[in-house]
Amino acid sequence: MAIELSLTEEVRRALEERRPVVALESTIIAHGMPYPQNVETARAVEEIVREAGAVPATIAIIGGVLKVGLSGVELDRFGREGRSIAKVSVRDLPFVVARGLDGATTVASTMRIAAMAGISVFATGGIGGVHRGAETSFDISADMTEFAESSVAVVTAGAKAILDLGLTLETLETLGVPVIGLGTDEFPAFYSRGSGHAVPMRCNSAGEIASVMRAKWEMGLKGGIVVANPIPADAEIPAAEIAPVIEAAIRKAAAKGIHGKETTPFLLAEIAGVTQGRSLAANIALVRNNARVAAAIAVAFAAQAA
Ligand code: PSU
Ligand code: MN
Repeated sequence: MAIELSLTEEVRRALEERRPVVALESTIIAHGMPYPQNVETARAVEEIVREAGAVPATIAIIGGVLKVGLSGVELDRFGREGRSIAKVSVRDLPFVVARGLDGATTVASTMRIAAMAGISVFATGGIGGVHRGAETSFDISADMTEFAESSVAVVTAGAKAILDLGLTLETLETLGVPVIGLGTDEFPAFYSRGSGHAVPMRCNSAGEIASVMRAKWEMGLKGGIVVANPIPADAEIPAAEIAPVIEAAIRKAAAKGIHGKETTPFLLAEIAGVTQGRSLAANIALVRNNARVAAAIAVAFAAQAA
């Protein structure tokens, strides 16, 4: 059985002509946000990428087919069906494809499929990482190891504050993954611009990021790059304000025995409930901002190749 990627005509053409393309994930639609904000955001993000001169490619699995670029109808269905669609990380790909199922792709599986398609830039909200208490739970997102495998630059608002950001940075260092602060010296904490953790390197423009991508891949270093892009200041929730909410959500998850791939969606929904949607508004703002920056990086990267 030959597994093929199904690219939309728009994405196929853009890649063929070496024009800028930005990959987008579908777990954030199906599991990361409630309906209808998930669909509205997914559409807005595609529009932002287009306005910035790149082609959006939302990645998902439909009927066992690896899709690179979704139609409006498909995107809408993912939003409406939400958490009833399987959250698919790299380990789940073979099963979902073999069974002909639908799947929402995480950062890890989206990176892998983007790399298969030849897409070098991907915008998400926040990458997965090392969970608090991982020294006993072993809960480390497959997003981490994927950064050692797939050569894609991922624009992210740091990593979710539900994680242990220090251990997440240590893990990325071990895996040989550049973590670049875009216009910042601090690793952002998703809802907040700062975390108290320094980034190992900083760039101040899309062009500088594109040069690092080229340098990495031209010297034959395999794997991704974390582009840490802080949430816009006007949408930020200060760390001191969100910290107790996150801690309560983590305690609740532990008490309910939530584990594995349910953890991240549970915590995000819980935090959105407690903050009465303020965390959702922040999440939407940072995703839009990441899409804009990812498109600028894709444009700069394509221009440097020419
Ligand atoms: N960040 C968000 N919303 C999300 C996720 C991240 O703001 O829904 C998703 C991404 O798809 C990420 C996944 O890859 O959560 C990580 O899940 P886990 O920790 O189970 O690997
Ligand atoms: Mn996990």
